[in-house]
Amino acid sequence: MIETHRHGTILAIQIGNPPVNALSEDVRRGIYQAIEAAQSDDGISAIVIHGAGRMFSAGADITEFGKPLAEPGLAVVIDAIEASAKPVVAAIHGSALGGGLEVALGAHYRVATASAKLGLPEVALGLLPGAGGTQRLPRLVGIPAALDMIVLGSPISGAKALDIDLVDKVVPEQRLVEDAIAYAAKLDRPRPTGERAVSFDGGEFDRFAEQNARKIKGLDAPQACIEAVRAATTLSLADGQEKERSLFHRLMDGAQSKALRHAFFAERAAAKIDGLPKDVALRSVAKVGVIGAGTMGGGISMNFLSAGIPVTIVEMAEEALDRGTGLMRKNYEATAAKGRMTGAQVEGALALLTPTLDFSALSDCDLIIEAVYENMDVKKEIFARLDGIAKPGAILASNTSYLSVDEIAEVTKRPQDVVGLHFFSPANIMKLVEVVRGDKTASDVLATGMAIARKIGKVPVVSGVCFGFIGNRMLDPRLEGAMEMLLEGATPDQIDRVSVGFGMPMGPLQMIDLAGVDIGWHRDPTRIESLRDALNALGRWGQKAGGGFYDYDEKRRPLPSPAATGIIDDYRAKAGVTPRAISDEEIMVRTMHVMVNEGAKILSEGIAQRASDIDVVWIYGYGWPRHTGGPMFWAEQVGLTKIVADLERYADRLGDDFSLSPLLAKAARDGRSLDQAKAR
Ligand code: 3H9
Repeated sequence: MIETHRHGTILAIQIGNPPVNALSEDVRRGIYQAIEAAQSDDGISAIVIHGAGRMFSAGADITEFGKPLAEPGLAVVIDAIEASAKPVVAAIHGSALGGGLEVALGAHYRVATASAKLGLPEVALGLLPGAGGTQRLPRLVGIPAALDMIVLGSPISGAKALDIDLVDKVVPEQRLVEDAIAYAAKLDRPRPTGERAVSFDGGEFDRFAEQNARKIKGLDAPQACIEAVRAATTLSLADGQEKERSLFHRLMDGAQSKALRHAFFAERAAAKIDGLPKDVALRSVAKVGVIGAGTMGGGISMNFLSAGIPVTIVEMAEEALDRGTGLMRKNYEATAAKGRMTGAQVEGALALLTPTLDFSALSDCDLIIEAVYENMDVKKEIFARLDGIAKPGAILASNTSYLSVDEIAEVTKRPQDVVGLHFFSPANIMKLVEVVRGDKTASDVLATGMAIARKIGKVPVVSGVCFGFIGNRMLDPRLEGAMEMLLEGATPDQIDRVSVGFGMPMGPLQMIDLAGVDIGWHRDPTRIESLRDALNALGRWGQKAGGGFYDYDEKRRPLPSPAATGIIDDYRAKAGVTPRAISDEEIMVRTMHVMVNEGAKILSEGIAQRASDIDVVWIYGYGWPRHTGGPMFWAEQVGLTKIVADLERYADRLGDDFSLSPLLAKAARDGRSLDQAKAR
C-alpha cells in the first residue's frame, strides 16, 4: 500500500493501491505513520509524496462510504502532512482527484505533469471535499477558481494549475519523482496552506450564483459547497474545517448523495458483461463505415471522426450525401463557435471523412454501422448486400431503435458478426449507446462494441433483443399514459409539469413534440383514429413544424397552444369523452410507475443484466435526473411496496395491455431489491 524510499535526505512516500490509489484505511494509516516517523528522523530533510501506477490518487475510497470510519480519517492525515516541520512536496501525475488533490493541498509544494488532471469532483457524488479541500483550495487559488473547481467539479490540467498557482512547477512525466526530489532538496522550510489568507472582493459569490443558477438548481451538494467556500473567507482553517465536516456529513446522509453514488457504480457495473471472459481479445477497429447520412448517420460518424477514426459514409443520392456532410460541418462549426474545438480540429476531423455513393467502398471497413430508417425490409436488403462486400471479420452493426437484431442477422452468412449499436439523438452529443446482443453475436464482437463505444466517449450498456430494447421499450408505456390522460382531460402542461418538477429535462409530450408528432404517422389527413392523427392532420407535427402539443417561441420554449387545445377539445367531443380532473399523483403513476413496471419485466426477461443498467440507460439516454439514481433505484428508494400499491390502485386506468410484473410483485412482497428477487 505505502512504500517509502530514501534518496539522500529526501523521503519518498509512494501510494500504491491499484487501480486508482484510493485512500483506503491502510493507505491513510501508512501515510500518517511515514509522516510522523519522518519528524523525528534527523536523516530526513524533506518529503515527497507520489502515486504508483497510472495516477497520484482518485481520492477517498468510495466503497468505504456508509461504513463506520476507520481511524485515522483523511482530514487527520492531511493535517499531519501540513503540520510537518519538514517541507512536503506532492508529485502529481495522472489524476489527483477529490481526497487525492486534498492530500496535495495539504502538502507545502506541488509539482505536476502538464497533462495531469487535478480536480475536486465530490459534487458529482452529491458531496463536498470533506478533508479540507473547501478551505485550502480558496487560500491557494482565490474564490472564483475555487468555486469553479469545487461547485462545478470540473478538473483542470497540470498546465492550467500552474497558471493559477495551484502547482509550483510542471515537470516531464518520465522525470516526475526525480525532479520532485531535486525540488524538495532545495527547500528549507514548510509552507502551510492553512496559514494563508483568502483574497476576495465579496462579489464573487453573487456572480458565480448568477452564472450557474440553472446548473445547480434543486441540488443539495453545490449549495453546501458554496457555503463551505464562503466559510473559508471568514473562518480560520480549523473552524472552516469544522464547518466543512458538518456539511459533509449532512450530504453523506442525504438521499441525493446516495443516489449519485449509486449512479457512479452503476455506470462502472454496466461495463461488465455476464458470461464473457474478461480477457476476450478485441477486434481491431481502425476504419468505420456508416450507411445513411441522415441526422443519425451524420451524428454517429462525428463521434468517430472526433476520436481520430476515419469514416466512410455512404448514401444513395448525391443530394442526400451533400446535405448530410453539410450538416456535419455545420455542427462542428457550431461547436467551434462555442470555443470547444479549434478551426484546425474541425478541419482535421472532416479530413477523415470519405463521403461516397459507392456501397462497395465499405469493403475495407472494420466496423460498419447501418443508420437508415426503421424498416425491416430495407435493413434486411442492406445487410444482405453488406454480407457480400464486407471483409471477413468486419463487425456489422445496426443502429435500429426497435427492430430485431436477430432477424437482421439472419439474412447474412455471419450472424456472429452482427450486433446492435443503438445511439441516441443527437448522436454526436448523447452519451448512451445500447449495445444489442443478438442470439448469435460472438463474444469478441460484443466486447469490441462496448470498447469502441467507450473509446468515442460513450457510456455503453448491453441489452438483449426485444422490441425497443431497454430504453424505448420503457418509453412506450410512458408516452401511452401521457396520450391517454390528455384524452381523458389533462392539459399537456399539467402532464409535463409533473416530469419536469421531478427533474426530467422535459415531459413526455414535449418529448413527442421534439421527436416529431408525425413519427409513424400514416400520412392520410382524412384518417383520424387518434389524438395524434388529429394533430398531424392539421400540420401540428411538433417543434420542426412550429408546434405540436405546444407552440414554441424563438428560444424553443414551449407555450400553451390555443390551436392544440382546440384540436384536443374537438377530438374529445367526437370521441364522446367527458373530460375529468386528473391528479398529479395519477400522472406520476401513469408516466413513471409504469416505466418501473416495464423495467422489472425487462430485468426478469434478462434483456437487462441488472437493475442498475436500466438506470444508466435512462440517465444517459433520456436525461433522467441523476440525483435520483435512475428509475429502478428511485423506485427502490420510494419503496417497491408503494410502487406496486399505486399501480394496483390505478390498474383500471392503465389499459388492457397492462399487467403487473411478477418480479416487481415478488420483490415488493419479499422486501427485497429487484436484483435479489431475480437471483432467487
Ligand atoms: C472523496 O475523495 C471525499 C473526500 O473529499 C473526503 C473524505 C473524507 N474509490 O473509473 P474507472 C474504482 S470522494 C473506490 O473504471 P478510469 C472503480 O469503481 C472521491 N473505488 O477507471 C473501478 O472499479 P471496478 C472523489 C474507485 O481509468 C476502478 O476503480 N473522487 C474510486 O476510467 C477503475 O475505475 C472521485 O470522485 C474511488 N475513489 O477512471 C473520482 N475511483 O473496476 C472517482 C474509482 O471494480 N473516480 N474506483 O469497476 C474517477 O473519476 C475515475 O475512476 C478515474 C479513473 C478518472 C480516477
